[in-house]
Amino acid sequence: MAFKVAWFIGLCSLLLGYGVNVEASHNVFLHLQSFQNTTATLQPYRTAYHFQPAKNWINDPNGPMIYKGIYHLLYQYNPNGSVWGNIVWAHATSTDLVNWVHHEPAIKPSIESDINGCWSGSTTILPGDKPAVLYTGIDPQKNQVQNLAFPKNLSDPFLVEWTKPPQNPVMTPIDGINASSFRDPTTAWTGPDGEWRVIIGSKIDREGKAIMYKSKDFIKWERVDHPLYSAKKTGMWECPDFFPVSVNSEDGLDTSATGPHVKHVFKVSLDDTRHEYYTIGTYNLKKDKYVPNKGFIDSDSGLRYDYGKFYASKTFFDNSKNRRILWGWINESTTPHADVKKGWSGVQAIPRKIWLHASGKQLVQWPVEEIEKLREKQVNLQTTYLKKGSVVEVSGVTGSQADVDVSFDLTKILKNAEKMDPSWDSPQLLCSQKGASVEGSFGPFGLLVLASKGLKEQTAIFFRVFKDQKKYVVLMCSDQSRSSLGKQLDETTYGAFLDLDPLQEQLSLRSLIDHSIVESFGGDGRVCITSRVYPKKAIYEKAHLYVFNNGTEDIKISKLSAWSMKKAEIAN
Ligand code: DQQ
Repeated sequence: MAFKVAWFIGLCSLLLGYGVNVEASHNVFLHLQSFQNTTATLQPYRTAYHFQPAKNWINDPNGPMIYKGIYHLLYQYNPNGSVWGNIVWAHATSTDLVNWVHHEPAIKPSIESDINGCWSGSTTILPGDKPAVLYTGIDPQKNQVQNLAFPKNLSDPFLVEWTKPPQNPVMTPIDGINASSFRDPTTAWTGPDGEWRVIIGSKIDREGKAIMYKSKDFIKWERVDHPLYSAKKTGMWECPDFFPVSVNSEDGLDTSATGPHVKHVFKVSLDDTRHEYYTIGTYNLKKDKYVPNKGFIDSDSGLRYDYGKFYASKTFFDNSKNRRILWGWINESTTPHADVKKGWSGVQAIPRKIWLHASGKQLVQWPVEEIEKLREKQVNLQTTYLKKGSVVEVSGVTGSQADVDVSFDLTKILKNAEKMDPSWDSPQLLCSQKGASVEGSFGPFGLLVLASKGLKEQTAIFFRVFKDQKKYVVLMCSDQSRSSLGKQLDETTYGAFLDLDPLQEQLSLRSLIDHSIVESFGGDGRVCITSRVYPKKAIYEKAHLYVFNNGTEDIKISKLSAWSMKKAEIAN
């Protein structure tokens, strides 16, 4: 079995004394898997409007769907403790993607082909509005196989009871498939012959593979002799996703849509780096193969949904609003010991609408509009110039629980931008070398969130603008190096280049701040960065929000609105 992220495991083992790493690439802490702690009283890191259950471990979002007007979020869950293990599909429903009601787990180990765990998978809506779930089961030999589950009662919009057909498992690792690298079926789609297709994440040596199966009836599946797509040196592909996007509209498309105005997106979660990447390309229907457009990179140094903490994501088509929605898991950066102490681990990101940018070169994401109903106590800043070294507090909002949207106007003033060095090809490295305090000309400028008075603690989300030979280059960063006075295990400064011409367009930044999560959307959603932080001082009412400019040139804020966010109702 693959041993992954060696330093992290080493660290955890050291901290815990022992950690057994057995299942395919999942850190297993046997002695903690069924250990529940009830002593944590102060919970400064629990979120107010992100999705999380009352306690215990969660990971990947599974099989999201809308059925009879009700949104369903299923997800990987350990009912017995706050580290990974005993995995079932927990289940919650909502009418608005904001407030949720938990139900009993929908899919639990109960048959031979899932007796050691019900791992990730997806929902497909079959003709006649019938949801069907394909998920990975772990069998008695610890092999990964694919199983089916159906709702028991289709007249119940909450779909609380699920049943497994006797044909399970419907796909097994034969014909050279690695039994410990065969998981996470996607939503299925139909091809021109009317047959269903689905892909399963896999690898052979270090080559990632999207193994494809076909079926006429959704029960009997046959392996297609070639993968839908594969890429060398990428390692195991977890949670693949494959879906169509419209080239001329922000509307989402049903997963089976094809045609002249359709491109396809192929996304994988890389087990080796715990990053996701995607490419945009063409689905060749004749060959049943995906072909990325020229120039797209097959690795996490290419395009990512999110350049921070965001993994095992999955989309679904919401036909009630004609949009495609993306869910992703935000994991902790703490030790299993700390997770046990606080009694929970993991949060789901705010669901995001996702579509193709007009340039066709990348995707755009934006928090679903429904989240705005939690906004209250709006604060606005009128046009302001931020001089070198200025830090201006945005007062009147609850800094630990806020939504802030700011636009910077550089369209007329960019003359003195610093030169871009051609060797600066890694945005993340550039962000960490320069941080939020090294002075540039245009930047760093942006937001300081979850900041303590005096700024000892702060998470900075900011931009720097450089001048290249012919164009300007915009760098967006999220700096966690000063996020906590306590021990913050992940102090990575995240970063990405934002494909935007600041002479033509204002530079916008929206951040959703929720106690220990900061989800930021730059350039109207062209770059997203999620940070997981654990402030010691800047908690509850001691968390402040500022705008800042540490560059030499004045920066014009053309618009700033901030809101306190109400708590979402997540009933247990
Ligand atoms: N998590 C699941 C797997 C998947 C991984 C197990 C991704 O099915 O590959 O909990 O986080």
